[in-house]
Amino acid sequence: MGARIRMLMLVTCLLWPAAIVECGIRRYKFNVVMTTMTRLCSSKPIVTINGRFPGPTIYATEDDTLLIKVVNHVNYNMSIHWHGIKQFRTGWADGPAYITQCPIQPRQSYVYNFTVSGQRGTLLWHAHILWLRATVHGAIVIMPKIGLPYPFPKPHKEVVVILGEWWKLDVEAVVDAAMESGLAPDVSDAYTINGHPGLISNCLSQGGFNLAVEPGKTYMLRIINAALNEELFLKIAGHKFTVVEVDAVYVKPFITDTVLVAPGQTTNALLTADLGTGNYLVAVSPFMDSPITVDNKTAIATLHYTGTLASTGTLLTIPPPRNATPVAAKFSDSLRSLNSKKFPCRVPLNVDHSLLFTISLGLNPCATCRNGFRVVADINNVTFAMPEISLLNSHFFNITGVFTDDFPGNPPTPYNYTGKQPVNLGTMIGTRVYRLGYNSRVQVVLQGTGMIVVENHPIHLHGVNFFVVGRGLGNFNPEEDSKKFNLVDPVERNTVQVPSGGWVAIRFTADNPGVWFLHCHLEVHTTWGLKMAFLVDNGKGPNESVLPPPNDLPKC
Ligand SMILES: *[C@@H]1O[C@H](CO)[C@@H](O)[C@H](O)[C@H]1NC(C)=O
Ligand SMILES: *[C@@H]1O[C@H](CO)[C@@H](O)[C@H](O)[C@H]1NC(C)=O
Ligand SMILES: *[C@@H]1O[C@H](CO)[C@@H](O)[C@H](O)[C@H]1NC(C)=O
Ligand SMILES: *[C@@H]1O[C@H](CO)[C@@H](O)[C@H](O)[C@H]1NC(C)=O
Ligand SMILES: *[C@@H]1O[C@H](CO)[C@@H](O)[C@H](O)[C@H]1NC(C)=O
Ligand SMILES: *[C@@H]1O[C@H](CO)[C@@H](O)[C@H](O)[C@H]1NC(C)=O
Ligand SMILES: *[C@@H]1O[C@H](CO)[C@@H](O)[C@H](O)[C@H]1NC(C)=O
Ligand SMILES: [Cu+2]
Repeated sequence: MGARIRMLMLVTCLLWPAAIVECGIRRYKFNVVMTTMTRLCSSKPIVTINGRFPGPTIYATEDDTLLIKVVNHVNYNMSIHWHGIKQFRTGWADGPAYITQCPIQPRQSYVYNFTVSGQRGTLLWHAHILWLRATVHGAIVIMPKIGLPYPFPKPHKEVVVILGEWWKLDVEAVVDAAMESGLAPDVSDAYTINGHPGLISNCLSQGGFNLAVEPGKTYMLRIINAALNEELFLKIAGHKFTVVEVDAVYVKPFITDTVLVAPGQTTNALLTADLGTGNYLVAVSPFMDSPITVDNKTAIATLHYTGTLASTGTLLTIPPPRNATPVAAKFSDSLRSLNSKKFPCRVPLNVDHSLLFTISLGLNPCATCRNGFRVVADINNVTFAMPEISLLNSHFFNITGVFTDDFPGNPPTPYNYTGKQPVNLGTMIGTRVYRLGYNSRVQVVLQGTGMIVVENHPIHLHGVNFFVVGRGLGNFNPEEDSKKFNLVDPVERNTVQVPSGGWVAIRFTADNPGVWFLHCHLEVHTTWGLKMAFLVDNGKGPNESVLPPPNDLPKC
């Protein structure tokens, strides 16, 4: 690094108010507390960070170290996941309870200590235990390092737009009731835009979220889906978006009137306020092309041009129907890596492990359940059983009996996955991981099935990003479909939708040692067991092994 750039960085971080004390280190304190939000038209307290819903935004510049002290003042166990942060060698700071850490118990605290490198853009943080992420979530904004500007014109302003999902009842009571009955939990009562539920019955929106714009200026919306169980469409009447980044990776810009974000995904979209005046409806509605019950409400907000008279009406827009598969497919197919000289696309051209994972629901016997069975979910017919100590702990300290490394790389009994289903809907239960050598190149075809019902599943991988090299309907055909893979500019991300009754193929390089969770980001499916983990062995080099755990790592 040149002396001038170093000097510039020093000056910049001295001027940066949040980091006056130590350059390159940013400290945050997260107090986990119970809070009553009158905005939600409910006197029921919710779990929040620092009394805020959505929670505070974490800002970082690429290469910063974050030290986030989480102090648990509530009676729930807590853990926080920095969704999409690669956590190179620092799996102890990743957050999923019982995968990389034991929970932070009531009255305990833990400092998440990690460095953000090799990525820039928008991500999110959220609770990764129980269903607490319903109200415990917020944005992560990573600014590019100095001297590396955005590959698009700098917007006039940047606005975080967090989409959420809200239950009138205590969300933990909703999931507890479902676990007891063995059936699906109640759907939510509303979607939220930056914490406002919009116009739902018995709840006047208390204003709703208002996006104020100046005529002629361009805004970058950092859109985050923090909902638990629904993919969401976002539309703004009369305006189009230019999508420039997803999951903190730049994409080739493309124009669309509808943005689709699955839970766990983020999208940066430019919006030019080129209509001069007026009020325009912002509509957020679910995408679910499967015959199951959803919360089919539309959350609304307003885009307001400054100077517009208060009496001016609002131009409306019609959101896509909930089963608008073509709208969703068009959005997904438009995503391409930027693949420029500065931001190359490093998709593995060859693979060492070629895996096929079926993504299914199932039914297991349950004597105490309402109908004598429990709805479960699985990958390759394995319903994941949560261990009692974390997998990473067990791996690092060679504690046996916690997991086995025999997760099947292929379906144990192949069948016509999207055709006629086996009559036996039962699954195996186990805490099994798939082991990968350091730096091995991996392809996983995530194959949806029709077990019980076909459904779209957003699958999230921790610890590394992957490239989405192909997707299609029906059963994956290795000979035909691999020929059509995009190995030039596939989109790079951390969460991808497996289409209803179809498949998606991803590739990644296992260059981060540790234990990395792979799971459906619909919380209902994760709860049912749609999860597994990859164990990536240490490499031989000095910087290729998991670092030792911090002293304050919570114990079980
Ligand atoms: C954070 O972790 C690094 C190692 O990755 C260590 O050197 C540093 O002391 C830690 N900081 C704190 C405050 O624990
Ligand atoms: C939403 O679902 C409810 C219950 O299933 C149904 O009565 C209502 O018509 C639906 N509304 C829309 C807009 O689809
Ligand atoms: C765990 O086992 C590995 C391989 O045998 C060894 O290298 C490592 O030092 C052991 N770790 C601990 C914490 O005992
Ligand atoms: C699988 O099922 C589909 C849909 O029923 C059918 O069209 C297809 O021929 C079946 N494939 C095989 C190999 O049986
Ligand atoms: C899944 O495992 C269960 C329990 O072993 C078995 O009964 C069932 O046939 C398996 N299903 C498939 C599709 O492999
Ligand atoms: C290991 O990492 C340290 C700190 O990032 C770096 O200074 C050193 O050069 C690296 N060593 C190797 C062999 O890559
Ligand atoms: C919190 O986590 C600890 C450690 O796993 C566990 O023993 C305890 O039962 C949990 N408490 C609650 C309230 O779930
Ligand atoms: Cu799912």
